[in-house]
Amino acid sequence: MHKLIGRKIIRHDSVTSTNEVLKELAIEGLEPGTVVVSAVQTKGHGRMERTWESPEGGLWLSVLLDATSEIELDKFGLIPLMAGCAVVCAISRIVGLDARVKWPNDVLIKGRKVCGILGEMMKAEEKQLAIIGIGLNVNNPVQEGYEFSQASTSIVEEMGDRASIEGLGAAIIDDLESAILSELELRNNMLAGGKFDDILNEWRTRSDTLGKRVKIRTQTEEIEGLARDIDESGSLLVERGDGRVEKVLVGDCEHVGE
Ligand code: BT5
Repeated sequence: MHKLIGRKIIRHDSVTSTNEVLKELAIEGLEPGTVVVSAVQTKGHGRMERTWESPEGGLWLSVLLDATSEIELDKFGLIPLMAGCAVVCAISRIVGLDARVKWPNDVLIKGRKVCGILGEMMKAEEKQLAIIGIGLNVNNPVQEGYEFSQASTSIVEEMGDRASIEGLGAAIIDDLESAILSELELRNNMLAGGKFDDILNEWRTRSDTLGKRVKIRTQTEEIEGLARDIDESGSLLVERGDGRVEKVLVGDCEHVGE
């Protein structure tokens, strides 16, 4: 049973974007923990208004959290991190695939992007709210590579022959959805209980980014170096060739080597 997250689930066949629908509903007042799921998104988006392809067969959902009571504002950067860990655990539990988190907001299987996460903040009636959007490729077609992105994959593609049993795709989506919501509930409770170190440590152990050479693009610069660690705000610590360590809170990350 979900105590908070998924107590109310609003389902649609098609919407523009589950994040946008949830934002509109939240302005009118909506219980934290409410989830919006849609079979298709016609205007799914990633960060910086990039397009997120969301045809039928994938899992496209958004969750509303009350950021005033549940998290401290400066811990907002931890939300995509904990959501990534929730997705990794759900994938392992339901289909037994080994997924990893990539800084800041992706989940990869064998280096390919299977899931993207979009954390957004909003205010409604003086309340600070957080919205977590999760897009997981399950049984939808994916392009070999999307513009500005690394190679992508889907759960069914990674399952190979195991997935060819008829009907498996639809059942997997339901099971993944409920596993993701219960894993999120666990981690949201950790956040609410101030267990920030536990969230950071879990992310570190599930990370595909730490220890790799990375190229980071921020609004203003490009930084290349070794991904050393994350700090308590969720920023990535990148060590440049000259030993200087840069702290990056927002940016795109490319893995360029071991
Ligand atoms: C993300 O952005 O990865 C966050 C994606 C969040 C999507 C969910 S779905 C439910 C909710 N409602 C929404 O409207 N959004 C959320 P970013 O890191 O900016 O990556 C976006 C890039 O990923 C695009 O520019 C493409 O290159 C690539 N891309 C687009 N669709 C993809 C897909 N289905 N699978 C893998 N990569 C994709």
